[in-house]
Amino acid sequence: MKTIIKMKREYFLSLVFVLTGVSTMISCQKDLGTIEQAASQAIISDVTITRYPLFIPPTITTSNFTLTASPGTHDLGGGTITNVWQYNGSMPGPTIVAKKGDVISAVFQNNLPEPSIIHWHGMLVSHANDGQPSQVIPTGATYSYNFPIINRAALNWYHPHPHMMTGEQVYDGLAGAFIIRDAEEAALNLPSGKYEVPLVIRDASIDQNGNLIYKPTGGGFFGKIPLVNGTKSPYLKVDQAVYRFRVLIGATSRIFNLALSNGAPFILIGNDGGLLPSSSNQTTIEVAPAERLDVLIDFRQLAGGTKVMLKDLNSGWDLLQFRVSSNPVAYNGPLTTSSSIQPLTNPVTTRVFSFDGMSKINGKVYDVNRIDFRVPFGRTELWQFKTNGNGPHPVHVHGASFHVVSRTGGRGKVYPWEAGWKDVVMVNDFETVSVLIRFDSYKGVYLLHCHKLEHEDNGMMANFEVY
Ligand SMILES: [Cu+2]
Repeated sequence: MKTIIKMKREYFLSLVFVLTGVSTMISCQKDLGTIEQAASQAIISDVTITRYPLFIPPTITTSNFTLTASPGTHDLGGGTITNVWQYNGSMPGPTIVAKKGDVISAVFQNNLPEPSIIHWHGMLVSHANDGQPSQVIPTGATYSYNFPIINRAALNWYHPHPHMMTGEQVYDGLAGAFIIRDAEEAALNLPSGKYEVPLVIRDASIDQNGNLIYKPTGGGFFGKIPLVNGTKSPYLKVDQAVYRFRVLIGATSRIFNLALSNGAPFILIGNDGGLLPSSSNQTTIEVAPAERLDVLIDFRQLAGGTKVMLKDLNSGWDLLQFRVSSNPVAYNGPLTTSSSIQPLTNPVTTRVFSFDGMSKINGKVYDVNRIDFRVPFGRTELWQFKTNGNGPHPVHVHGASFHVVSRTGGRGKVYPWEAGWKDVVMVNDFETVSVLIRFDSYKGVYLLHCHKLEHEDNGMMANFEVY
């Protein structure tokens, strides 16, 4: 322990000197002592922190399945048992893996003490299969879904959507990944099997008994610790190989700015709607609740024993530690990808949606029985999302994916991870984000809402009808 502290201390000192410059070195001597002491303490706690193996949820690979939501217990790591709500006894829920063209026949069994319904986030399905607040079922009831998979390959997900209860149900553990495969993706020969890992990243607060605490304010909920796949302080043993991580931000409110501790880039190949037009290397990626990322990380050049941390730069949290083992694995797949995506053009209508305060869209609180606007089937429209405050609002649309064409005000740009097809886009204060959208899958009633789940539960949601 002592040796480690000394080594780290020297490294820390050299870092401080580099940062502060030699001219300030002498005048800083006293402060430096204090900083150094604090740093040593931080290092001790870093060294002594116990990490637990990352939980990998079970997979469902059949197209006929039942998802039962019920209260249960979950091991956050190292035997810390917490009371949660789960799908099929798992938190996160099982990862569903299906192919484009499959017909899904699923039953939702609600064994929760309150109403619920499953929404298939990102999936293009009919109104009857969309799992909207109007379709909630009571305790003990079942709801049957039947839909073909018409989406391209992507990481989608499923979660409850009962009005005013979505935040708490998702927070309590009800969410799972839904991976779609197709021929375009299969031809790429991307990392698969144990080299393809879903990562559901979220925050939580835990009480003295190890149970989850959910005390949101209107502005949102911000937990005190991160969980990845429901594991506290997780680690993942990795080979000297290329890995594919399917990242879902499963938090109710928190924005994550992802980075690797060694400064290595993520090879960003996809997002909400599947493969991007072109891949790129990104050292930081900022993502909001419900956004997804498809990234490759190349561990082949790292020495056995190397530890690399997946970090959130916004909170300073360590999310997931990768422990590289001395096991080189050849990789024949690509390190860059591209996909031809037909752009949407010539919008026939422009609609402006103002995300007002923490509970309204265009001045209105959600009413399950009110249709706020009607959209013609098969016509491209330009939708503009704006807000004057209380952001970020991760805006989500059911029933179609969209292309982000511009962001004015605020951050003033569209990020590489916002290219291609999206179904959630982050709108920060004083930004206007314009998207092109076309509903060409189904007619019927769909939803536009903020995916900060506390805002959604407050009523920042609108019904619209595709006709
Ligand atoms: Cu919002």
